[in-house]
Amino acid sequence: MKTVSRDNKYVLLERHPSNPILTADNWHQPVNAIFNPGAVRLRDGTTLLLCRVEDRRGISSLWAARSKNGIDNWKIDSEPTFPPDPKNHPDEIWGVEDARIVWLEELRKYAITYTAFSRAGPAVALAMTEDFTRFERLGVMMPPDNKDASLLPFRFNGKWLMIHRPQNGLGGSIWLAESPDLNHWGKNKLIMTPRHGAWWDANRIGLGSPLIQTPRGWLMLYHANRQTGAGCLYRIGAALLDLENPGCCIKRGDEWILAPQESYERMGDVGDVVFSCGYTIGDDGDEINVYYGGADTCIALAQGRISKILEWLETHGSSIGESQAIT
Ligand code: BMA
Repeated sequence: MKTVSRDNKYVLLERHPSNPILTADNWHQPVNAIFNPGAVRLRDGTTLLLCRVEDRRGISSLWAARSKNGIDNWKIDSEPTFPPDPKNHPDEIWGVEDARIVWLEELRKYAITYTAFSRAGPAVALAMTEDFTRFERLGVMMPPDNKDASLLPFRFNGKWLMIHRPQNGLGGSIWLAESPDLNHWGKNKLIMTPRHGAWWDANRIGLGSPLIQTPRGWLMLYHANRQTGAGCLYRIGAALLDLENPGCCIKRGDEWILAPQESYERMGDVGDVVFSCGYTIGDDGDEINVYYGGADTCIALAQGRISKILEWLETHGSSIGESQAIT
């Protein structure tokens, strides 16, 4: 894996030459855009992406696409895998978006956190599945405005943990909630706020893909948006949360690690957006395949090494710590 780009810059995530790997053209039905997939590697090694598919009304559903190598020959479900169900869940009236998938070994189920787009705004909802065919909805866990949520894969001191992103007086900030039963959430704790001013992560930040467990801590890929005279820029950065106490950020990367650059990231329904909700990890436990939406229009893949991102955080990261969550 190269770590230096054409222009001699340090590259932690290298774009796949086949990008974009999935677009609306891969769908048999007329759809508007495919983006921001949750990702998981199934037991037989197949990569499953739970893609956000926006139809031509503007309403999103989640569709599974499966591939042996995670790059091409995608087999796409013929119907929406997880369509909104506004009759039984009125909070899904304007669609379901941006799935993050985590395997819960204790329950032997995948937990899917997603945005339920309700009349009151975006809310965090949770569903469980064993096979991506049948789903059990647990309902809205965090009321609007809240999104960018993911569970941690096991309990900490008997409690489940969920990262989420309420919109409040600090802008969009990253928080951690705990629950005894996956239904009742509380004891909220602020992990990270936008950095304000000129920073690349000045305006709103939120979890990207689910946390990645490493010996040094939980690696968090997060997105940040910065408002400019020309609109909004969405980039991806990295931070490290304490292994035992994920509510505490121990390193926050100073620079972004992936920013809109290629035409499929710069041009589309929402230009200048790279936005990731999922990754898979290779057999060596170090290679990371980051799946992301480009310009809210297509799906792309960037590959890197977890060890390199951790090394980079050592030299390009500031220590934050519990007392300095607000920057
Ligand atoms: C965020 C989410 C993402 C989207 C991004 C850029 O608020 O809605 O789904 O990719 O904006 O439009």
